[in-house]
Amino acid sequence: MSLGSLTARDRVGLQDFVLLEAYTSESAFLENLRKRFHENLIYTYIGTLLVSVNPYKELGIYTKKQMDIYMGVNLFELPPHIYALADNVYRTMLTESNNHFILISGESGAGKTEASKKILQFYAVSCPSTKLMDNVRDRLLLSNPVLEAFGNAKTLKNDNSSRFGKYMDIQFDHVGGAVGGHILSYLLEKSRVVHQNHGERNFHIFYQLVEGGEEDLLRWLGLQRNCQQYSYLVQGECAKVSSINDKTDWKTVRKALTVIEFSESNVESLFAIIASVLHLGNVKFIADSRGYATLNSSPEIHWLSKLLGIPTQVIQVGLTHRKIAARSEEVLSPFTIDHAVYARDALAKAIYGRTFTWLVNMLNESLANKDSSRKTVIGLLDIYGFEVFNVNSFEQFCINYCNEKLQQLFIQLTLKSEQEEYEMEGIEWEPVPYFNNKIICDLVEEKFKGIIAVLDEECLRPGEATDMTFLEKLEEKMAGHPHFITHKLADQKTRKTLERGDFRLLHYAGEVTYCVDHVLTIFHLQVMRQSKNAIVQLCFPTTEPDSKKRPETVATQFKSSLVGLTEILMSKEPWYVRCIKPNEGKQPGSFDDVLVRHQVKYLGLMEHLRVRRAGFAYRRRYQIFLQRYKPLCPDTWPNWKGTAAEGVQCLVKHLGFKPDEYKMGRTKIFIRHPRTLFATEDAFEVCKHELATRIQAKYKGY
Ligand code: AD9
Ligand code: MG
Repeated sequence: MSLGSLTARDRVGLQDFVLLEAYTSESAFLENLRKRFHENLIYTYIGTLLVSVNPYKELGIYTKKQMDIYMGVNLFELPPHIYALADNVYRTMLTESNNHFILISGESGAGKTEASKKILQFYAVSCPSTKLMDNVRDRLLLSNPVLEAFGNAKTLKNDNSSRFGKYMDIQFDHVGGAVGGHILSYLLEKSRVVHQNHGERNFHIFYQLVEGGEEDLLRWLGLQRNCQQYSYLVQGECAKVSSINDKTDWKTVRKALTVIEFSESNVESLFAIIASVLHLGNVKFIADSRGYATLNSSPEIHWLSKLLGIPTQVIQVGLTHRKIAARSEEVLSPFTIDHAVYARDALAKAIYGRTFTWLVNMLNESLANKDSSRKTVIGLLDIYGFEVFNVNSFEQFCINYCNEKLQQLFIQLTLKSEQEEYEMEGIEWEPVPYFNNKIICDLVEEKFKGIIAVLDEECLRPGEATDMTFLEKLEEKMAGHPHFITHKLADQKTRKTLERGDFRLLHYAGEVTYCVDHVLTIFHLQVMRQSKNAIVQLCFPTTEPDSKKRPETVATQFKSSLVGLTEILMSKEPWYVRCIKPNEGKQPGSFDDVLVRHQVKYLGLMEHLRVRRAGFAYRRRYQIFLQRYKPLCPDTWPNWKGTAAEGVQCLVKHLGFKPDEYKMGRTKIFIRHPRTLFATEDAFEVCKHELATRIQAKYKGY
């Protein structure tokens, strides 16, 4: 496609939103996005930011041939593509020897995980390789199916929804070969292990094992080949999903574990744990004459004992009693049935959660770069998008808080880097107004005052604190905050839609009402520490302190991990992929205006476009610009004798750039509009063609 052709541009829309005449109009933005979507053009730039709309169908645009086309080509020279972005990040890293990250965001089902996989595949094919590197490359690629099996699940929004946040560093040596990797995972949604909403599933691995596991293996694990047998797998009433083939996925995961060099004994221990969780879910209790829980599940206890290597007696007592410290001794206090069920589920979540952490650690060992020489990295951040359900619990609170933090980072980095660059290059610029969501981040995380601080305080008063005292404390501290509402604080109109036990936050992306459900923490640490299963022993080490010390709440742990993530990202150059979900029905060809408009709004795309437009869309170092375009001017071609800056000045004068279209910085030329650059690029193509014809004509006689 010729970039200079107007008719083509009319039909397929503009490939860069910066080119939009009515650039402040949301409708024009949507119109362009829709036009391109219906032409199967799912990618559009805003400068160097890539907007991607999920096509919900295979487009045939991820072939090896496509990868070859995009390798080593400037961003604006070809139609937008995720490969173009990946290639640009990679080449910038190599030429500037610095670290980068690609933040992929968007709501559930918008295509974040697919985008991150495409980027990884592109690097796997395009980077130089040696035998060692091939090894690393295979492991990097195969870590995905393993992580997805254990960390993804079918939800109402996405058949392969990531239920954890993932940050992956790919490490490159000085010639650009992939030499290692490292994965950080964030807040796995453990509650899914014991509870799934209607139409949703547990983590894929359970179904893969039951459906695909070899006969011998299932026999050894005491499992039947029937998901309906397991109470942790039937709650959502959709064990079978048409888009998922658990049997084939099982084979992929088994093969991946082998390539990643999990030992046979580790694999056995791993599946023993997965099977234990299923057995645990089937453990039933009946009330004794005093109303206390007793076990009614001898086969399950037998299998738990066998697979975890814990004596039956210990498991039986552990599942029906709590240990309490009375003076100098420990006494057993029996559970009621409700408590026993709650404790059983808490145990299942703890076992699964810790095993997932172990798995990530194992992958990291396998991906570790053995060579200590200097390397640069590209980080890929694929983190859960903003979530709003009918009932939003603590997990949504964390997910949405994470999105606030990332939005804050986006604001800081986009504006910060722009301002710094203009300042450094001595170019004047007027900052663009934007909504700063710092106020919401503070509301959640501020020391002593934020929601997390209040939660921590309440957790320090076991026995006294309840969901309601927590809410009252919040009301006391947050009253008057423009982004916080409860039933008590709300006006008459809102009150009707707000239950007494809820609080509502006005996030940057919209309102979310959270239900305060307290998380009791009963851990069967002492029981699990007796396990002979090698992975369980690592996950529940005997050196771990009991809960005597002030425990960190999950919210505080999450807050610290986000602070860590922000630090990692702040030290790197940012790139963005913003994913958009075109409809709620996972349907190809359907573009829901209202839904897309909302995402355009909260992804900050209009603000980003305004910043881009107010500033300069493209910038190039003088040397690079001159090198490429010097054939276009007789004074600069073939050799320019002066400085690169003078050469560029001479070149743009010859090309007729208008004075307000470009600015000369200290080391770079800044071009306001991509249109100018496209025109230059078109002229360059013509010139290349003419040169080639002339050369051909000249040598014809030879
Ligand atoms: V979640 O927050 O983890 O629930 P994601 O990660 O944003 O979500 P995902 O990448 O899993 O969404 O995409 C959802 C589904 O959309 C995929 O399983 C594909 O069926 C489909 N998809 C996404 N991107 C593409 C694409 N570029 N081409 C074709 C796609 N199909
Ligand atoms: Mg995902």
